[in-house]
Amino acid sequence: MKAMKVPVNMDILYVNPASLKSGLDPISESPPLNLMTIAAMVPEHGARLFDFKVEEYDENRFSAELNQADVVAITSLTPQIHAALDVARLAKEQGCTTIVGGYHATLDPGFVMNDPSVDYAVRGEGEHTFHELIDYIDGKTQGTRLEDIDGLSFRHNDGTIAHNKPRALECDLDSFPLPRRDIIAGKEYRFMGARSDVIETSRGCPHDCRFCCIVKMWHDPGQKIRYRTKSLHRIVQELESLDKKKEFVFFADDNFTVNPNRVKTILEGITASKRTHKMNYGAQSRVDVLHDNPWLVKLMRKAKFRQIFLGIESLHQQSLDAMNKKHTTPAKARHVVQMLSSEGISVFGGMIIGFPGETREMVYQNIQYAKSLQLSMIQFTPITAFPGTDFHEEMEARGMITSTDYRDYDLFHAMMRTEQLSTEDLNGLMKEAYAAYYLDGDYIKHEAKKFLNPFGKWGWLFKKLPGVIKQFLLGGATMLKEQGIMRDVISEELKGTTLPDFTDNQEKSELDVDAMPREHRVAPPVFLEQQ
Ligand code: B12
Ligand code: SF4
Repeated sequence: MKAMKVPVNMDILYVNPASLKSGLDPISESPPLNLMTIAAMVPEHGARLFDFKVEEYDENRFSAELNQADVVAITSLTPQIHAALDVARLAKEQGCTTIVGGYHATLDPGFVMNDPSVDYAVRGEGEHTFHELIDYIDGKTQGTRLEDIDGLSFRHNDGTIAHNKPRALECDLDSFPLPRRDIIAGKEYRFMGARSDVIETSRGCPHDCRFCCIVKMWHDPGQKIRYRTKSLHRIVQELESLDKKKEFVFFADDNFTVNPNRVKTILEGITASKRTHKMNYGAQSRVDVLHDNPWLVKLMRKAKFRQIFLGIESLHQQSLDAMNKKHTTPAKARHVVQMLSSEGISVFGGMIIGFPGETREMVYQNIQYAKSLQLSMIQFTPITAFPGTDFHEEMEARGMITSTDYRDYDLFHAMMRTEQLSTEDLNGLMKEAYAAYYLDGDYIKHEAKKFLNPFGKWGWLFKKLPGVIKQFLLGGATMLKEQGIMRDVISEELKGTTLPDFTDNQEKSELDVDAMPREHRVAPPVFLEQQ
């Protein structure tokens, strides 16, 4: 084992830990924007990336990578945390300083710091904290104490763990340097077979869906800033910095269409640009916003947006209301899916299995509803309470959490139960849902209709067929098989479930006070929007 190093110009190895056993990984690879973003804050130091998602793991090679490194900076979502800690342990054996940041370090820093291989955890927005910490490690900032670095968790010499006060959010997102894309050079990321990249135009979300951890992630200790945007100038700069060969660019914004007028400017900018108009795009939006602003869908089409992710969640209004999504109604969702599909934009829908209050029969109705929408892709998610959220606290207090193993928090396995459904019920229903959606023949029929019309608005997809077959269909099929999802898990009860009528509700939805979390109703949250 090497002695701990005290370097001046350091070599930093950035690590995106191992892929999950289940999840989106087989069908969707996207460069780690978080690591590119923090690496840009310390350009004077060497930067290398090891991305377990796209690189073959070889013990000797990885060990050699760690051996060269002074600092190892690891990102981690909740379900990846055990893989992240494995990396920290290997790095520690080689005498490296280890830093873990990202969602899990923010939501459960105590768990991360409890592992002796982790020297530091960076909570919340990473840029400034990482910069100050690296300056501290390389001795640049004489006199700075670890206690002075907001957003940092560290271990005192006596082994006790300190969690410094939270880091205030940066008001001006434009002030951060452009992400360091040189660290992904030579690595191939693909989405549906297309070379993919990712950019971010805003951070945070003004809504507060009950199951979502975004609000806890982008939480400002003082001002309650909830949502920040980059300027159009900056967005164009970022788009133009992408490798010309990229074919699909995903907007990583939590909620891309919070402000339709801002999005209009971005879409028109993309359509007018010769350089970026060659790419295809995807983003996450909301049913209510697209329902109330159908013109946005046309602009998306023009700007070559090919896929929109929508949280459809449930057929049952009682669940949508309880989720804090009362402006989403099943009728609006159906209308928006039809609008997008008629413009040749594929819809990736998210549906929750077993929201508290939903019985088995209601879940079966949800599955039939999802099938009736003919979505091009769907992600069924067992109701999941991420640590650090109010929802988790509430479920814990009610004795509903059945697994504390974070590997189960991968949105494929149930980690809780509800009054109506056990953990085993939820796991079984997940399998049924996927089998009924993808394997019963209807899916292939409605997708083939879209694919096989090369002259319609889906012509773009026809051209991408080989990649789609290889990554999405074959990758997806392997994933389903590995999870034991087969046609024979579909029950007679599900087959016999009919869809109840849901009437059209064309009411106008606005971002109103009721849609806000309770604590923000008195003092409205701050939205920082750049022109
Ligand atoms: C793009 C995206 C993906 C992409 C790529 C993910 C990736 N690993 O890069 C794809 C589509 C593949 C994906 C898949 C999944 N995702 Co995802 N994804 C996102 C999304 C939309 C954007 C992430 C992003 O790039 N943000 C922008 C960057 C700049 O922000 P950031 O990552 O938070 O990084 C900042 C800080 O966290 C911190 N930081 C982060 N890492 C580090 C490391 C160090 C050392 C330091 C110092 C700081 C630091 O500094 C950064 C700058 O401030 C988020 C929602 C969101 N908008 O954040 C969900 C989200 C991260 N995904 C989520 C989940 C659950 C998943 C899946 C498990 C879903 C599934 N079942 O398949 C898989 C897991 C795949 C995997 N193995 O990584 C959850 C995570 C919840 C949690 N508690 O962990 C989120 C929050 C969505 C949600 N609302 O629930 N995802
Ligand atoms: S709209 Fe999306 S990002 Fe915003 S709180 Fe709801 S689920 Fe989270």
